[in-house]
Amino acid sequence: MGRLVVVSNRVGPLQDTGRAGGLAVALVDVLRERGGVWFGWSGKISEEGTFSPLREQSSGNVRVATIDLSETDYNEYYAGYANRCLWPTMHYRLDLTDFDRKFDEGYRRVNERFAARLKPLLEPDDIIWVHDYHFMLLGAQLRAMGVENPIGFFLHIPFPVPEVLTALPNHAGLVRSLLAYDLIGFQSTRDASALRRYLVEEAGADETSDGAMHVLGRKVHLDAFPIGIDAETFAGYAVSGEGQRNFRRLKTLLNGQIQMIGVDRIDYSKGLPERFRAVERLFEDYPENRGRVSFMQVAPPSRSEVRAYSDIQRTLEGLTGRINGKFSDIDWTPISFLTQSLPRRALAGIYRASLIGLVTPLRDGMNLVAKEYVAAQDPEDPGVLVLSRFAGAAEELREALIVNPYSIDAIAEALQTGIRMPQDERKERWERLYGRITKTTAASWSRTFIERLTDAAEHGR
Ligand code: GDG
Repeated sequence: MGRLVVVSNRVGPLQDTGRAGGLAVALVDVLRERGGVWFGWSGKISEEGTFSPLREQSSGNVRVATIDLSETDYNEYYAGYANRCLWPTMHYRLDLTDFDRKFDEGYRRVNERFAARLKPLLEPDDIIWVHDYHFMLLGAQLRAMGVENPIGFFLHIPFPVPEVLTALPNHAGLVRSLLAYDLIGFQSTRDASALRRYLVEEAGADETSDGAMHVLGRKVHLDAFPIGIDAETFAGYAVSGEGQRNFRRLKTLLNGQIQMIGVDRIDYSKGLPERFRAVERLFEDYPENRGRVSFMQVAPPSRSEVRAYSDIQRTLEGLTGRINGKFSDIDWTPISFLTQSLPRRALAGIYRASLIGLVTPLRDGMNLVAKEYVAAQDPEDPGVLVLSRFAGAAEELREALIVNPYSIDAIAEALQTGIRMPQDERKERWERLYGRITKTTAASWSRTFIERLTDAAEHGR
């Protein structure tokens, strides 16, 4: 069995995965199983024009290797192309794009540099798995350098329909580079179909009988691999010491009142202003909830160097102030807005103490919070998940209350339905949801992808 080489913008941690997200845990497990290398950005900015040393750290059979970025690289590749061109386009926000050709050049340059620095680390039997929108060109660049190993790509964020993707100035080059991968993985069938449609409409592709595509002289395998979480581990967090402590803390404070919870990085894709307005609408349209129901949003800031991100935090602060000003009473505050990151075990306890989980992104590749909320519930008295139809998770989590996240009325109505839902129905829905999220674990997701990649590389390019 060949080693696994994972490439992603941010790497690790190898230890203390209790603080890390699901992805790190999933990858560490398979990396340990096969041995291998995890290659990416160190998170450090080096002086302009200097050659970044390879920073290396090993733990058993797993080696983490990273390089630094210069400030120009960081601005053009990361803050520029990845987060001002690709992220908004892939999330259907063409209004927030900034197609500066310097960004495009920076993206190409950094992808090339990562390919060149990765190549000497490779062994002939390695399987290479590239992650996410930061490295869409890497596979083609490795091929151009003569790398013959199986190379797979998984996109964690949505892949938009051709009508949207074609607004990206170099979409043809970007998609052509993707074709160098032996397997292209998506979060949902919706995303996989969007690439199929693009290949047929823009590149004259034919579908083969095994579901692969013949396009521009290549056979390309693509499919949906919905990412999973370790539901049982997460359920354990909710009843761990720290989980229970936070559960009790909140329950005491609530004193019989109902709690609704949202947890998201601050990002315009997460539908946060719409969600806050829907909470306001709930108190307007269903006044019996005033003084009885409150909403907590945990929202650690991210990418604040990009203007659209700092703007949204200000919008949310404004909305919180306005809604609280309008409805608060001496013993009740409708919205708490926390811009700090909480430990995962504490989060799990808070999910469990909340009758409603609000996951209403305008677009999301998957959305792991939806799965974590379900995992953390008390089986005897579970809460209700209100989930956007535009999250990849909605393809699987069909027993959630599925909403249109653009419709403030629809969200408010779903909240009211959730608040009033009888315990029997809550249990019935939750049991189905829990059944679905325990089918795939983080590690089984990785294994499935790697198996399919090995297969695809063997059965023709
Ligand atoms: C991308 C795609 C896809 C959040 N706040 C805190 C905290 N979190 C954790 C959550 C969850 C993770 O961060 C967020 O994952 P999501 O899936 O919800 O969203 P993105 O960050 O946008 O992730 C997404 C994902 O990749 C995986 O493929 O699902 O669609 O956009 O695990 O719990 N964790 C801690 N404190 C917080 O305050 N500890």
